[in-house]
Amino acid sequence: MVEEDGIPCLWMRGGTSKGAYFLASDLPGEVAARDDLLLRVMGSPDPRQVDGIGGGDPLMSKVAVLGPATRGDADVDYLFLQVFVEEARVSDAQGCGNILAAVGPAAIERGLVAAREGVTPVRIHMVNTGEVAVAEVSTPGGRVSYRGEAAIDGVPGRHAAVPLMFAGIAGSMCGALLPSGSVVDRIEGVECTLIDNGMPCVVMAAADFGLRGDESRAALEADAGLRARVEAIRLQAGPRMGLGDVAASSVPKMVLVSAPLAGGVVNTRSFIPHRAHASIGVFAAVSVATACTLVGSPAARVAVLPGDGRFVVEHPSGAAEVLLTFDAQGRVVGAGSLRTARKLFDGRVFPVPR
Ligand code: NQM
Repeated sequence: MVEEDGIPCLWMRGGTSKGAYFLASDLPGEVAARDDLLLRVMGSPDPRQVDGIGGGDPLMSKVAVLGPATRGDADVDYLFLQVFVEEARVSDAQGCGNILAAVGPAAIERGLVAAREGVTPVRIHMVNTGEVAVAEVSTPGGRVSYRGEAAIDGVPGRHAAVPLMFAGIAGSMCGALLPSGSVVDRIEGVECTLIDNGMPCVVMAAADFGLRGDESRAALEADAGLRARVEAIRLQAGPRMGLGDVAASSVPKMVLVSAPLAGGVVNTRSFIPHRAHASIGVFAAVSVATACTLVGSPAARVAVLPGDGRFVVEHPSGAAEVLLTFDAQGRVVGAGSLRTARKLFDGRVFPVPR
């Protein structure tokens, strides 16, 4: 690979995030060299990422690395990498359900998966956490189509639906749904649910921070006292969740919950973990929805539970619907989410020269 010739790259919107999708075979195999390259692709570290293709926001500084499946029950391998915006750091310590939404289309576009007529199910091995997700990609005439009638809050317009289905995601990074063994832990005087149903999250009542829960992303980010309190809790939650020292990690995510404002199940504001999310992550929404079902948790106290398993999780730009399925004991065993995705650009990316 000669960097000066550019590196084949698909720039895609997945759900409410944007990222660069690469074939593993187009990137250096060695992790340090790969990460160094990705920082220069995105233009990090720089708050505006002005010399790279990153969007100056963690939600637009994401990478998917795709390759042939390394397990028999999957069609494609997907490694998610978060490229930090303001630090020279790349992390594989979390997955990403929004970027996941464009993995099926990208895998077909790049010839890793053969399209069927109509709809193509793509079984995606999520390398970060080890589970397999199934995405359904619209493929009329055996080609990926991004046209459709599905709308998701946080994205203008209507696009082809990409239903995502997950099973066995409890304890994806922490080893257990409730890694501390409790529904409620008290940290810095705040009741927290430490939970991992696809994404390690700390779920707390917005009211315990003196918030209504409907504050804007900008207002939350401008509140230095709030951010410091949330970070102090996060640093203590990390070891309790089996994640070790999380000072330099993008997990756990910190989610403030309040009563629903628009007919949903729960209202949320998330820190991912330092910037406030413009909406909510897919797996974070699954984890929060699951927390709502745990009697005695801060989320359960404010939640209005649905009768049909459709958990509408409200967030700063609307709501995300998560479908949960339960076993006979009432434990969550499966989850689903409907996303959309779009190919924005297919070409070669030119990293900042070393
Ligand atoms: O939780 C942002 C996003 C995400 C993660 C983040 C996500 C998920 O919205 O599955 O999608 O939490 O860093 O892209």
